[in-house]
Amino acid sequence: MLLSLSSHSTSLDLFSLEKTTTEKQRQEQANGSLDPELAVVLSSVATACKQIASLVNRSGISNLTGLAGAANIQGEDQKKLDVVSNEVFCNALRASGRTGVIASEEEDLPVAVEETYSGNYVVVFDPLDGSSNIDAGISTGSIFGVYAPSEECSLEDMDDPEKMMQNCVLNVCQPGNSLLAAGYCLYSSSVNFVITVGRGVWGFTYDGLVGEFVLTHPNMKVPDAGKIYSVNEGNYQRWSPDVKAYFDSLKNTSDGGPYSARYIGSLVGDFHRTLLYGGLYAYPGDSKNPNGKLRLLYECAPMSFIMEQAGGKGSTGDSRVLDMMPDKVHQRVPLYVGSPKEIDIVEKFLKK
Ligand code: AHM
Ligand code: MG
Repeated sequence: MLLSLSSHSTSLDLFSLEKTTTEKQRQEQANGSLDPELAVVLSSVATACKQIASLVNRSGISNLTGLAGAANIQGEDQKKLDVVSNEVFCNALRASGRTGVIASEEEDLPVAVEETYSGNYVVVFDPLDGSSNIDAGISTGSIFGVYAPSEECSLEDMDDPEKMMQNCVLNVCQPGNSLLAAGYCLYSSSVNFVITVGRGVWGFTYDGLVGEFVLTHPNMKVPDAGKIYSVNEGNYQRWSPDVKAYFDSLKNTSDGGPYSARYIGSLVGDFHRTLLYGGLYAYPGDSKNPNGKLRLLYECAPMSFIMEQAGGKGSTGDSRVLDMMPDKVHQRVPLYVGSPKEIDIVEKFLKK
């Protein structure tokens, strides 16, 4: 049993991630609302995150900085750590024995997992988001989402690989409102693991001394409003007049500004700050990339699910991210996510 020395301890502070998921599982099983196998999947994701945290931490001294020499399906140069982190995630999910299909930012197409005993969950993830920051020692993160078990993409269809692949893609392309669980791990001055299984948001901090995630942020709630905005303003000239008008308004004292600008360029870090301090994170569409940069399936939907569970909102600017039905695995959508009042204001500007 792990002991917290915090004077603000609640009884829940005494639980490690594993104990908490087991405890939640017990409570939720009593309500008949949580598949007991899900905790196994979450636990294996947490194990992958511990490994990635250690790789990120040591990258400069173990020759893991720099490019891997290949590009992913989206034409982005893969960093060595993108490739290694993807392997760590895939291996951990395989070893869980509960994952039937995985879809990753670093894989061209969804992958059917052979070593499934039960569960068959569909897991989508970005193993190392913001990896362009790695070589400068700046924050990065992993993002994941878990969808319902599926029989559709089964290895029995191996004789017809094309049909199997079509079914896998169909299975993976589910709207965020079907997510069973989502979370992220932030690799920064501390390593923070934040999850939701659809009933609130739980935040854990990695205690390297004992090698465990310890519950430090039970039942996280985003502030209703907040005066911090996070966006790559270098794209300003490519934005539509409405998007420009919205971000201009944040600098006007007559509109309640000025807001503070904070942009790491690492979604997990910028999101985590937004969750704790309020405000919003945005990656708007622009004239070069009408759907922005971020991917619906393994970036925008999981993060919007977490934000909604914390009392906030996730929007494309005119609709709820969780209601978007992906038509392809690496589909991009504009993202505005954060405090509910801030997202309401964005939507008003963009619906003008
Ligand atoms: P990646 O998945 O290739 O790392 O890209 C996603 C990252 C986000 O973490 C971050 O918010 C955004 O890209 C930054 O993009 P930009 O450099 O255009 O501001
Ligand atoms: Mg990413």
